[in-house]
Amino acid sequence: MMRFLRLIVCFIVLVFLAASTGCKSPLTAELDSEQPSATSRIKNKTYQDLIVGYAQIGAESEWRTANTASLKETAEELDIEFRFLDAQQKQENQIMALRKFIAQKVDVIGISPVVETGWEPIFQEAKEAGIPIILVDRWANVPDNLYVTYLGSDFVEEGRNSARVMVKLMNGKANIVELVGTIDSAPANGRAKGFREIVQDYPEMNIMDSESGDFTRARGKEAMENLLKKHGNKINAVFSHNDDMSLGAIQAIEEAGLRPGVDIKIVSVDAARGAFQAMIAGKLNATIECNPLLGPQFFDLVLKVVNGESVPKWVPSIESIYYPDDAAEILPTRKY
Ligand code: GZL
Repeated sequence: MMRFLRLIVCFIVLVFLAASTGCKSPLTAELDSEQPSATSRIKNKTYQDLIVGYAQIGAESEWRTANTASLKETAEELDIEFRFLDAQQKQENQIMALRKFIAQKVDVIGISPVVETGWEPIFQEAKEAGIPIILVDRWANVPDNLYVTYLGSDFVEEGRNSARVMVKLMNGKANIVELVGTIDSAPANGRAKGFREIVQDYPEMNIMDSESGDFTRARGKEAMENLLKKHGNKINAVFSHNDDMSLGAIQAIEEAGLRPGVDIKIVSVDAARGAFQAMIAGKLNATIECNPLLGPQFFDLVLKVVNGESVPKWVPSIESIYYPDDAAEILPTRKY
């Protein structure tokens, strides 16, 4: 009898020791594999463990240059292996970049999609390879399960704010031409939509015409020249989807013998340094901020995603509106 009791006590002690020292008896190990503990889902990778691929649109504007600088500087500060590819504003180059990152088995892919459509197949390839995608700056029109989160602006609200500023500036009466960003891009679609949402309530705010300047200064100048040829002195206001195109439009307006900011009022988007300089010179009437300095937020999201932490589906940027009267005071504080 005593032997039997001793055996029972030894067995209980053994089970207790096995559980407390972490080594699993087959039973508990089996249970764990069926119900992974919370800690097994959360890895504890550090920034230095990461390999991040990034498919950037290009270098089309002051905004993009600042956006790229923010991403690269942050990666360097955090000592992250950052594989950065510039697609020269071509979707096929971004798709090739993503295929390269998938082959390299990077931990996370970041991308600023040059246009909203045409991404599902390559995003599906990344999903099947188990590589999460984070959309940065521009949104892509794909099913929610093909990207983890979108870090970027509310382009529709930027359009609404542009219109609110324009209505006030023109006292509700204007003949407007619109300089459109890259056709089918999320910022161009959103800004155009938001602007029209507000302007439609003002019958004397008339959008006469639109032309794309593809977010660049040179193409913005060409578009404005064409619009001036078509509509001449009837134009008294410009809504431009970004500051680079606005700077091109300013050149075209001056070459037509008119005063930008006076004869033709201009409301722009981005709040880049060039816009502040134009406002100080009295050639631009307002710029709606669109924050490109997304590096810190992006890599914070990358680490959370890699370590299995939950992140919101959309992380909006924080933005303001700037006017000529305090442009000189603010310009020295601007980072882009
Ligand atoms: C907006 C960004 C746009 C900027 C342009 O988030 O995608 O692209 O407004 C840039 O200046 O080219």
